[in-house]
Parts: sequence; C-alpha cells; structure tokens
Amino acid sequence: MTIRPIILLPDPVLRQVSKPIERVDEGVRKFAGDLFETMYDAPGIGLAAIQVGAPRRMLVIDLAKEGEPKAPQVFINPEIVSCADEASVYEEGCLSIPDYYAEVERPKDVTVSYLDLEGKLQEIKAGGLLATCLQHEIDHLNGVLFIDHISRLKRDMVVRKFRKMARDKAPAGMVG
Ligand code: GNR
Ligand code: NI
Repeated sequence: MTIRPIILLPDPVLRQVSKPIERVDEGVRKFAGDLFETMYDAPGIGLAAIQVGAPRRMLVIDLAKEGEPKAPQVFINPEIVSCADEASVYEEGCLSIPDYYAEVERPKDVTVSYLDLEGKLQEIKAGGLLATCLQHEIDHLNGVLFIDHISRLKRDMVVRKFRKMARDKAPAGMVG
C-alpha cells in the first residue's frame, strides 16, 4: 500500500468529473488500500479517488473515532437514489482545502446505491455524519467542492488564499 500525495485547491484536477469503474478487480481493491492508507495518514474521515489524481468514481470513508476500532467503508460508482426533504447543517472541512472549515447545508438523510469491493450492488440509508460525508465525497466525483455550497464572498477569499499559497511555493510561471 502507498500513501499518495493529496491534490490541493486550486488544482483544476479537482474539477474533473470522474469516470465509472467498469470492473471491480484486484487493481481496484489494491487502489482502495492506497486510498485508506492516504486517508488514515492525513488524517481524514473520507477520501475520493480524484483527491489523489485518479478520476474514478470511488471513495472511502471511516468514521471511527480515535481509539475506536477501524470501520473502513468503500463505495464504488455511488449514486444518490433519494434524499430527505429535511436539511441539516454541518461544519465541513476537506483534505484538499486544509485548515479551512465552513458550515454547509445538505439533505439530512440520503439513500445511496454503490458497488462493494466484490462488485456486488449494495444500498445504504445514511443519516448524520455518514450522510454528510457521502454527499461531500460524491460531490468530489462530480468535480464539486464543499466551498461551492458557501457564499461567493467566502469562496473567493479561500480560493485567493490557496492560489497565493500555491504561487508562493511553486517555481516562477506556474499556477495562475
Ligand atoms: O476529513 C474530512 N472531514 C470532513 C468533515 C466534515 C464533512 C466532510 C468531511 S470529509 C473530509 C475529508 C475529505 O476531504 N474528503 O473528501
Ligand atoms: Ni473533501
């Protein structure tokens, strides 16, 4: 297993729409291991494949708290089948936008269909943090970031800050 570098805002790779996984094979299972290792190292509670530069519709989640046994979950080709009318607000962060947090309103509960690591079709009804995290990760598969759900003023401020940080550490001429 390999820890892969996490792609940061404003890298345009994060805006790519990821492609479905056609066959759940050994390569996919191995890649899931890399995603977990990268997520645990960060550390984070979720990670989408695009965050390590792979435009595939796949994500991992582990909501276990420190000291609790690991609870790894893999979602391949996930789709939101239905969601609650009721909304809830949660303070979100993103490993691709380190040290920035903002409240995001999303549907409170979601039903998601997906393939598991054996390629079997599954469905899960999620509420609470899992519902938030699944929606955050599925957004990544569509090139959407949580800052797209906050005010334009706040978003522009974050994007500007990360653009400047990228410029300050990149060689001259790189990064718009
Ligand atoms: O580690 C993460 N924490 C988090 C907190 C609230 C809502 C969503 C998340 S997901 C994030 C990891 C990440 O960036 N996944 O894409
Ligand atoms: Ni994220």
